[in-house]
Amino acid sequence: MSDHISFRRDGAIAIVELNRPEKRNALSEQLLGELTETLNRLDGGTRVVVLRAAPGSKVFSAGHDIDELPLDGSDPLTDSSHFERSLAVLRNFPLPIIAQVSGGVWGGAVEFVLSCDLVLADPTASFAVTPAKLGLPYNTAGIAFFLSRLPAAFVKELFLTAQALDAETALRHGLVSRLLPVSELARETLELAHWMAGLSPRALHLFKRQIAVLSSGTSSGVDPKERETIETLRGEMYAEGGELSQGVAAFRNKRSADFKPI
Ligand code: KGA
Repeated sequence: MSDHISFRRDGAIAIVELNRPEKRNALSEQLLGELTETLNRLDGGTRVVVLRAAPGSKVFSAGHDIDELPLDGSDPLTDSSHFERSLAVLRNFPLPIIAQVSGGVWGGAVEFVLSCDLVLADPTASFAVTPAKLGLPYNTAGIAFFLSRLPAAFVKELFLTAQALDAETALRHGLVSRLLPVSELARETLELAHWMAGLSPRALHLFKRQIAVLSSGTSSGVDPKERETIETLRGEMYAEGGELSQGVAAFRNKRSADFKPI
């Protein structure tokens, strides 16, 4: 049984819902574990997955569970972290995943949504990439993934302003595939999912793999010296008592962090 994920079927469509409203659907290890388990349990009759927040959620997801960010000097976003592994599950999932987005999408939840295949949203959706508010050194592979999906100028806007950008802006830059009225989002998402369920599952699986490999934003081409410098800078931020600790403390005290100049 899942505490933070709800699941139901509509014919060949699996509707999977983030359901942790008391923590604004923050992507905890437990929630992500339940999500992976739910996806892995889908039977052969499922053709398309719709991933959304449970009805009534004001926030799609508040992002990485801040209470689970390590403050002991270890890297918060390693490839083997629960968070990164869950993103990989979405990206490599053999069936198409449509994210149906209403409300705020925060921090790592933006990468989570981008890891789905299509993003359908309504005008209440907004997207804020906030690691600069938290003093959190985002991982280079994560930034490479953003750059593989979105124009660099928009990625800079997201990361360097940490402001919430509206659904219209997200549509213009390709983060959102379709922007629909609030009253029609759920129905149209389901209608699209049913349409896609009638297409060749083999073709969709193949295209998903081809698009992933051809647009793969990997950081493997980065000059080794530059990579080392980046990792040193990241390490300084997540070191005990560093920017990350300050950012998390500020979040807990419901205030802005007072980061020092470089
Ligand atoms: N992790 C853990 N708990 C969270 C959380 C998060 N990301 N976001 C919210 N909560 C908790 C919050 O502490 C509070 O708990 C409850 O959810 C309701 O939040 O009731 P408690 O025990 O005090 P709140 O703030 O009262 O709700 P709200 O007024 O409706 O505001 C919702 C938002 C989403 C605007 C607000 O909670 C918020 O700003 N959350 C943080 C958003 C964020 O910056 N996320 C980024 C996390 O980092 C991340 O994903 C990465 C990897 N990154 O940025 O690089």
